[in-house]
Amino acid sequence: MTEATQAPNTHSHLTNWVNDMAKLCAPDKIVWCDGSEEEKKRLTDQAVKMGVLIPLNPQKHPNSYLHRSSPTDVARVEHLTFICSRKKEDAGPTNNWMAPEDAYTKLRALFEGSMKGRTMYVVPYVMGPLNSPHSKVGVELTDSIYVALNMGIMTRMGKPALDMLGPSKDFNRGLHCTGDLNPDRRYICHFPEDNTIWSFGSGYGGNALLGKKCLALRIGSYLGQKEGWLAEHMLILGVEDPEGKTTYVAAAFPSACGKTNFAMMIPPKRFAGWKVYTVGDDIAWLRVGEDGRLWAVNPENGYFGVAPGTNWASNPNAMKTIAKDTLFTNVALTKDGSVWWEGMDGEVPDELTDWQGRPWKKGSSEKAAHPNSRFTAPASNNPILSKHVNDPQGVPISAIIFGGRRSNTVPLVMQSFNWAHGVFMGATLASETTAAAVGQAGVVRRDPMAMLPFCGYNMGDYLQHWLDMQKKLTVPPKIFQVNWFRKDKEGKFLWPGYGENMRVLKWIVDRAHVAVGAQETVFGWVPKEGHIDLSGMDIAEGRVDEATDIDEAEWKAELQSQETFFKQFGTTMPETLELQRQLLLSRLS
Ligand code: GTP
Ligand code: SPV
Ligand code: MN
Repeated sequence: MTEATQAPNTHSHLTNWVNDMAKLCAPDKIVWCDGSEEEKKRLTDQAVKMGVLIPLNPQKHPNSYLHRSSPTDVARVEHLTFICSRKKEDAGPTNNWMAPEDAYTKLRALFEGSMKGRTMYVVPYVMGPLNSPHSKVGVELTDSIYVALNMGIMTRMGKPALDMLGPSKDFNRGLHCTGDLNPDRRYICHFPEDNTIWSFGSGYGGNALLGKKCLALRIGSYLGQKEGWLAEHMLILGVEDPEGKTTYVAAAFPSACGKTNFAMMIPPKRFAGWKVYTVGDDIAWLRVGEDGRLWAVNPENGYFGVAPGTNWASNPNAMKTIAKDTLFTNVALTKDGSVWWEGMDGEVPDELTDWQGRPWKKGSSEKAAHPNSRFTAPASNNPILSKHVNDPQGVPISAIIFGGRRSNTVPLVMQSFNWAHGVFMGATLASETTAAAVGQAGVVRRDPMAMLPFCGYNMGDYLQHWLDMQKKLTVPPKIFQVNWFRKDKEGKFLWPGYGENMRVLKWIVDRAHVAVGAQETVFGWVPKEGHIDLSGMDIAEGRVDEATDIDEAEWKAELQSQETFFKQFGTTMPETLELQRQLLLSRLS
């Protein structure tokens, strides 16, 4: 028999649904999460007792823990992620689709009795600032204490969510069960028309923290199209100039392509007086304000960031953010109870315990930390957190940036000629795949707006929705494309990246305010000679030339691959974008 604790009696839509799902999954116990500090401590202690969390050295990492996941459950699984819209066309050619009734039937069989002997945590949460009309309430039912604790960091969780929901039945219904972690019985299913997510068989972030990619992006983008807004895989930052004027920028880069780093950037010495503030590092919800500008909120309340490569030189603000109250997943452990990963500062330790809990020796051919190992840390730890993160209306966006990981072809920075051309730049974004998703890394694929794995409806309709947004914008943000990842013939990055990206950001801000001229090319506007300030940067000038070079032969191949990509959308592909491609082709020849 199921034993329940602390069920509120004022939300009958919620309690009825929880009871139905409990009947299906048959947990021994139901725990309603209230989001209190006391509860966090209790669940953390319990997770330690269960061996789900390993306490780190409290002197070095106060209130922080290591979690090791199953070695077959370390990343998102795009091939097991489904959009279960009633009509297949509504999922579009780039999503896996299952008919809703088939998906419910298939997953119901998996969920049936799946929580026997386990606890079901009821996790109410808000995506977006509390009590903002733009925020969304979700409730995730999960048998994973690790998921419950992560949701407590990543969202506004517990009582505030129930208070905001009130008696309404308008909330996302998320059901998650760890199962036996067998990838053959793993499904991440979204039912946009029911505002429902069923996730079975994975405990990994993007598959299991249902507020993040599942609600805030896949269901969010679907709602955005219906309601006239955009849910995007974008960081949001504010950049303050020495006169004290702040400009807000949103940037879409695919998974593990630099959003967290860009959002937490420290400007180099040359930019004394310039400051960057983080609003968000992964997701932006964008709406047109009454003033005709585009306004952005970050629906999240924490960071689920990539650990490898994070260090005191590349991202000091991230290092400060993860100095306490942090859950580490699949990183390596040092002898003195500290964490380690590839790209950490200082000497590589002689001996470690690797991400799978095995002894590891310096010089080993295997990585000590998983390439997609991550930290979960509260936004409130970030020393450069924007004071506007909780503003219900968000921040006004002056520039949108699209960027991919490309060793060749795409130059350091370009500006679009206008909105439609900017949407074309976003629609033709391509990037080398990374460890954030299961599958081969380093393969170039087209990833419109960095949303290929996250668009909850037909991507052709999504691109049309982007074009349509312009009608409501009287002051549209300027649109740019960047590439931090261009390589030389030896395979070394040409551009130093990280804080030095401020030099490109400065040009973008100047262009957004029409404070500087630009050089026209057939592909877009690029900085004039000398307009990217390189002073005080230790780099041979030839390398910058190489990073900004545009090779027309490479671009012809690029345009062909765009055509193939566009064609798959058939009649849903906006003609405006195909026209943009053909115009570019004719300018080229
Ligand atoms: P998700 O959380 O997966 O959405 O990733 P993200 O876009 O936030 O990526 P993140 O900032 O965590 O960076 C991913 C990897 O790219 C890390 O290993 C970084 O060290 C590396 N990286 C970030 N910015 C730069 C850059 O400007 N240049 C180079 N060469 N590498 C970078
Ligand atoms: C990404 O893969 O883009 C992430 C991590 O931000 S996850 O939450 O797992 O999707
Ligand atoms: Mn992401």
